[in-house]
Amino acid sequence: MYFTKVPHPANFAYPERYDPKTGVLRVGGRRLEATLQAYEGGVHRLRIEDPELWEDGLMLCPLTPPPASESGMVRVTKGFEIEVFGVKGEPILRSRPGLGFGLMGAASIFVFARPEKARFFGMGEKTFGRLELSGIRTKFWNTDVWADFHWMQWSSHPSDPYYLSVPYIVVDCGEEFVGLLFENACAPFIETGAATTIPTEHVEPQDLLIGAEDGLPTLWIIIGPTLADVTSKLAKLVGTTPLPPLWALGYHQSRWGYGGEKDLIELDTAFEQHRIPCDGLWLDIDYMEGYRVFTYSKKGFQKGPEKAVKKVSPRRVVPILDPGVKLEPGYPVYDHGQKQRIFCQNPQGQDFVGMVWPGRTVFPDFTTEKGRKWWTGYAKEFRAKGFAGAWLDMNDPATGAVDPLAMLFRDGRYPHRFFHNQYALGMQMATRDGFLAAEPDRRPFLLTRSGWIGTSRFSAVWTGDNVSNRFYLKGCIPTTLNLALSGIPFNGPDVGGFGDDTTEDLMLDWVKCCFLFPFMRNHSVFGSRPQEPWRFSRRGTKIIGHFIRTRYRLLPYLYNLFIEQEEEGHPAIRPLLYHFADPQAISDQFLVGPSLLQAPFLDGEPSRLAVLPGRRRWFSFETGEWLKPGRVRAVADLGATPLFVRDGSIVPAFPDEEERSLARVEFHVFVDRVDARTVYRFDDGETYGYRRGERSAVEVLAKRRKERLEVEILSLAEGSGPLDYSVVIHGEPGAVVLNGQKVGLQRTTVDWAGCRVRANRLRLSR
Ligand code: NBV
Repeated sequence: MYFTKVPHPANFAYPERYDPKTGVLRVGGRRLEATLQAYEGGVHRLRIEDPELWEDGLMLCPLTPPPASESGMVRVTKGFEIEVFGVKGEPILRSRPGLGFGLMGAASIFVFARPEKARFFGMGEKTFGRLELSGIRTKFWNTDVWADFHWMQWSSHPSDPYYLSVPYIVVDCGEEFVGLLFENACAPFIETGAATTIPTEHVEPQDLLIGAEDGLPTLWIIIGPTLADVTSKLAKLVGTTPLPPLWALGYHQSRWGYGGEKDLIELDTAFEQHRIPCDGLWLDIDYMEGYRVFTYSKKGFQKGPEKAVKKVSPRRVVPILDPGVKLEPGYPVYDHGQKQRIFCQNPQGQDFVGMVWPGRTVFPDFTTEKGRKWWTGYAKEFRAKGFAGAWLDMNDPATGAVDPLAMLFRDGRYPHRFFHNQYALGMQMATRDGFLAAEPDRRPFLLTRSGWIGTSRFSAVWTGDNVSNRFYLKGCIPTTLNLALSGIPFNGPDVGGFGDDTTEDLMLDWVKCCFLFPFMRNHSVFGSRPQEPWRFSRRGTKIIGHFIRTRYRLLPYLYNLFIEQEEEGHPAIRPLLYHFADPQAISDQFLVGPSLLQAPFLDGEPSRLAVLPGRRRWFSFETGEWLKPGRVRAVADLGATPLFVRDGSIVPAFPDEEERSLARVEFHVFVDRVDARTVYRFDDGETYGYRRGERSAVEVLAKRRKERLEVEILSLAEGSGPLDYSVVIHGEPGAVVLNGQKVGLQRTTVDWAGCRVRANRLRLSR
């Protein structure tokens, strides 16, 4: 498998004849059938079939398109050229003439002429260090990065391919956006006008190439007027992320080395002592007995894990699960799997053997119903021990130094390439089923390293093994943003860096950058400098604690963003481009929902420019002032970070970081010149009650009327009981009227970004 080379379009045969009425397409002497199906909202599916060449139905997790409709937005010409039209009816993307679809053996390719001034985003999990992805040639092949590349490579350069694959690209065509999702798991590739690696005089056309080595070519084309529109349609197509339990949005502490009850209790005590909230304590491979999956170390858990889990409650314990099963007759999990023929085969018809932590290892075949059910049974038992979540590692699948291509699927009938990228997805499906079987009314929480289209339905994602350095810190913003644009909204990096020793400066910058990321976990490799929040100077610990506490204060806001994500597919973390014109495609700033904007310091620089986009003013949480849109210079301050709130925002927050009931919030009102409206929703944060109507909703309006601010709060639904609220007004409000009554103000201060800013709390009589 070559990671960096993709087929050249010149090696493919192209359409000789096409009959649009019957869909019959002749390419390279073969008779293929093309179907173009339109769905509501500008979603289309173009599929090229040839039952002798490609089998249908090999996707583990089917997509969910909207209802079918008539649409003229995608057309295929007589010469089989694909033409994509924008919502205003103008052509925005089209095939390179004559090269609409190419065939080379079982490999397929679509060649699009690159629209002038086009910009590209998405591509799943990439580490190129920038948001905009022109000039990239990339494969989609889940990779165990540290095993497959050299340290010299991954320590401080982009490695590609990475752990998780989503062959999706969104093209910004100027006024319109087109999302292209290639639903094909056989080592797909995308090229966005990349240069040749060898200098030649010959200049290749800067085309957009999308193809795969094998497998049914299915191309989804999503058209919309904005990035937000296309992203939401993509998310609904691949599956939005089910609302996580509230605790999963908290802070998580992990380290390779935590392995038993003693570690859990020490962590619990230290978080308590330092008054730093932390909801998840993570157990890495040492909690197992000799790295045998679904066992636990007798030494580490002398009274069993159930007891240990109870001792640290209400914190949750999340153990790691590796898919590999130690090849060891007598080990019940192995014996059981072997007897039931659960493991992937090699070409000799034996169980395929890899070399991972336990030594010789065999791999459950998650691509079969039977294999998944088998794993589900164990996951169910595991959940019943009290573990609230599971951390799914090594599911790329990692086979150590053993070439995984000899790992076949479905009783050896399918070559590795058909399911390689879907292996982790199968593991996620099976684990989630196990958790639900044990606790049907608790929302499961899984975290995975690898994944594929559809992973969003089952698991959160962390971006694998990074390194404690500035390269990875800077890169984590575009990686997370492009994942979010590719339908993987619940993700985040190892905060502080996994490999190598972190430093205090780096750790602080990492925490200040990621304290509002969708997923926040501090994790590090064994033997590296410990990086729990209290492992730094007193000042450093205080700063880290402050930002973790601020995350907790803002959980009601984050939670509501996740509700919106489940329903509408908008990710919590967004590039500026999501809501504003952003000609530079800024990679070192981001939005959290529509209201918050961060411009963190990433490089140890003394000052930096921050772009405040749009036309409204922004409230600075460093100075407590309203700033005009445009560029502002921010000066580095160890204890603070540039954080801005958009005029016309209402941000729900907990009154203090210990609060866990979503029924008790403060509404922070940011109204300078623009009126604001929000609907705050809450439920029990843990069960599926919200799907049975146990959810409340409150509408909050804030209007500026000359010197007066009018605030209205209306209950819309009380399925989860009434709301206990207070209101904090930022800026100078003048007189305030709440629900028609003039109310008194009480001076207060608020500190979200490391600086106290003055605000006014409404005196509410109850
Ligand atoms: O289980 C050990 C590590 C884990 O800490 C890390 O987060 C994973 O990405 N795991 C990889 C296996 C070994 C990596 C060298």
